[in-house]
Amino acid sequence: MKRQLQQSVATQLANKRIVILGIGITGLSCARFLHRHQISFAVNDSRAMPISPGDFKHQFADNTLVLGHWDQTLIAQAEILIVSPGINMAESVIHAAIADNCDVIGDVELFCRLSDTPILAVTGSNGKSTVVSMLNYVGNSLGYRVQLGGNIGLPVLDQIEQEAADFIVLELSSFQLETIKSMQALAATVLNLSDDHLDRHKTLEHYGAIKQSIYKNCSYALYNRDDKATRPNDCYANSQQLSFGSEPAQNNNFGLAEHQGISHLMLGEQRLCTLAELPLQGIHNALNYLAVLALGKCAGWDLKAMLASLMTFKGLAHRCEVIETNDGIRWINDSKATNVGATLAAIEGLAPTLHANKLILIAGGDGKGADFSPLTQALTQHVDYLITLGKDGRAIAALRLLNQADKTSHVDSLVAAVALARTQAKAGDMVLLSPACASLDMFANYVERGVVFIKSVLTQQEQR
Ligand code: UMA
Ligand code: ADP
Repeated sequence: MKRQLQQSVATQLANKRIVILGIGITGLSCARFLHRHQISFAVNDSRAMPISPGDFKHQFADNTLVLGHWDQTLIAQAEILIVSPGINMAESVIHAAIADNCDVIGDVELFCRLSDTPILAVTGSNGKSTVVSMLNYVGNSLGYRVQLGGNIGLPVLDQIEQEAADFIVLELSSFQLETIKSMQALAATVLNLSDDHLDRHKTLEHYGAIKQSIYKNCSYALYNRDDKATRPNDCYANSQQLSFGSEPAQNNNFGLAEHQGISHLMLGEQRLCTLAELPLQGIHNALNYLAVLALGKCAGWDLKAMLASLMTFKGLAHRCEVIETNDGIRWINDSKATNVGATLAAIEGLAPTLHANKLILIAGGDGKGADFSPLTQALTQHVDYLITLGKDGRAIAALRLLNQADKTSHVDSLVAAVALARTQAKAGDMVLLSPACASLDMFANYVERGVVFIKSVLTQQEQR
């Protein structure tokens, strides 16, 4: 395999003028990969100091590094431009500089050109990391050699030379899909679609079309029956289609159904297990389980063994994560809810567990151009007290101001939000951080936001 890889690299990349745009996680992995194969390249990053020039030289010897601006001449000379996902190619300076015959790709596209490991590809507005982590966990526990890569933070080119894998599970963002051309996934899915990244993609239609491109040339296309926008468009109708959804399913499709008043995961008419047996709760997680089972089935994995393995998978941090406290309040950290769809899923998934207790929601941050109005009904119906913060917090607060203004407050920091929530909550109540927004206006990322939340909760508890 290694020899084959070296030959492919040499054929496709040697003696080409290669420019990497961006030197974050992705750009660095591309640079490491090319350097390992003695292929020269240049790097251009528009920020002033994403890497120290000394460190770069130490790692990558004589390869060129240009920082602080987009170097239009360098970009214009590129025969292959490897673009990091966070860089918007529509940006006029970059767009105008790219030569007509330049091959514009991302790291995942390069991976697809060089590897023949069967791919299980997952995209969607929400649930990607949960689904790919479960798939990776299940596949490995069934004895397959499964690798995990992509948007989850594991760049694919770091894995290509590791021991041969039976499958690679890829989490793909819309940003990554924009530069993928030749992927032929064994199975691909769009889990769901709701407003996200509209600051870059402009319309939901455009964002949805990019997500749909995951189905191009896949063998099995898995879609969500609850969400029309995930159903493969006519231009992707060549693959075999299967589906999952929250209603009963037929034939080889996955669904949910009640039996003697108890909800079950189903494959067609076959009852697989009850929802209550599964560790992750909420309808959104039931759908995630179905997606995992369906993708695993496409890979030929045994259904019974997959179910047994799923029973022992613990949820990921910062996704509806319960914070252990002794004040009787249910503090929930859902910092990864960076869009409206995720917050809706959290409120609707957790509300049935409240009984007569109150729900206090902390939300707000950078809304990335989203329309918050789909939250209105959930806010009115289920949220007893709303605390907002951040750049777009007031836009969320505005959804309630007509009739619930006295139960809505805007604060300056997450620490203040926790303090206010504590004055509103009694034992049995729930305080949910589920921002419906990105964190970048106030924090380095959603992880830092989640950590600050957990620390504030624990500190204010110690102080009582
Ligand atoms: N840069 C510029 N100019 C710009 C923007 C960025 O020069 O206008 C440079 C930055 O200075 C930096 C580099 O580009 O040096 C960063 O590149 P990047 O933004 O593509 O980020 P990476 O560090 O390469 O991480 C990317 C993904 N980030 C984004 O898509 C924004 C990571 O997803 C992913 O884990 C990683 O590749 C490995 O595949 C993060 C993410 O936020 C978690 N994804 C979004 C999401 O999940 O909603 C899509
Ligand atoms: P992604 O990688 O797509 O951001 P994650 O698994 O990290 O997805 O979850 C992000 C947020 O979305 C969390 O708040 C989580 O509770 C919520 N979530 C998880 N699965 C779903 C789903 N199927 N539908 C809606 N929201 C979901």
